[in-house]
Amino acid sequence: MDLKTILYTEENGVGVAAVNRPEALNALNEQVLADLEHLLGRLEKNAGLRALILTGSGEKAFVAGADIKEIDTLAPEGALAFARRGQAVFTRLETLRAPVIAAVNGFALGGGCELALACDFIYASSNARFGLPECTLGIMPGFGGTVRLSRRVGLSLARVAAFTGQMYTAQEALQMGLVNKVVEGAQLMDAARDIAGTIGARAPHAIAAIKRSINEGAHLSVKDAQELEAKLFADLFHTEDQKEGTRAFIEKRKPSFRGK
Ligand code: CO8
Repeated sequence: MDLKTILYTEENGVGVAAVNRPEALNALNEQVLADLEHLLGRLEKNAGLRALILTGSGEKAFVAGADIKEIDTLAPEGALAFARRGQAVFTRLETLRAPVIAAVNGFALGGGCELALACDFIYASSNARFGLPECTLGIMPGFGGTVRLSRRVGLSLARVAAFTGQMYTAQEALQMGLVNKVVEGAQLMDAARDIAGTIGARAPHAIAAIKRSINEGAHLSVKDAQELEAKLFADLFHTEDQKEGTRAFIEKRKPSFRGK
């Protein structure tokens, strides 16, 4: 894959994508967005992908935000286009069939925090720092941060984060419900691979349906969300893995899911 700012590897159905601009603490510029678009185009067609781990190169940053030097050059039309492009890329990440785990290994600020929020859940190293410092720059979150942070941690906590621009430690982010798990930096990728492997061993169609039901259901009424859940539940009865899963239980053996 011809990616200039992202390192991608894949093993046993688990992909690891690392934003790789260490000289700018992995800040998101147009090239990173283009590379993410390219990568997602490939991953959307990759039926063997069971989980994706998104991280940042080096030990200092996940992603320290959108590239402030690029933002500095924007006029209103360019700002609108940049925000819309970032939002579209993050939505593609959020709706990728396979679960996406953010492994946050340092600063996840501004657009970096928004990128982590577009993932299904977040594992963090103990030195991780989260925040939406856009207001300190005279701007605001533009890659879905006001939308996703408030849905993830509630309106009040999101307001304080975005109104102050303050940084939160990994432990504080854990308490807020922003982060699922905090581990020492050296163990972060192992912990992320471990949960990715557990998810990868489950039936892929079931995981994809659960992901859709949770994500799409969050924006629906309880009644409509349950209707979607029932439909997705029924769809799984077209799959071989459904038969394999229930039969394996009855036959007292481990299921062998083939993604069919
Ligand atoms: N953009 C560009 N370069 C950056 C960024 C960034 N976001 N963050 C760090 N860098 C660069 C620094 O300029 C520095 O480069 P150089 O060595 O050439 O001077 C290098 O990375 C290392 O950074 P520092 O020397 O600053 O490292 P420190 O350890 O002293 O500080 C911090 C680390 C605290 C993370 C600090 O770098 C910092 O505050 N960075 C900016 C964080 C920030 O404000 N992020 C939000 C950006 S705005 C945003 O994300 C908006 C998203 C929505 C956009 C909507 C479309 C318009």
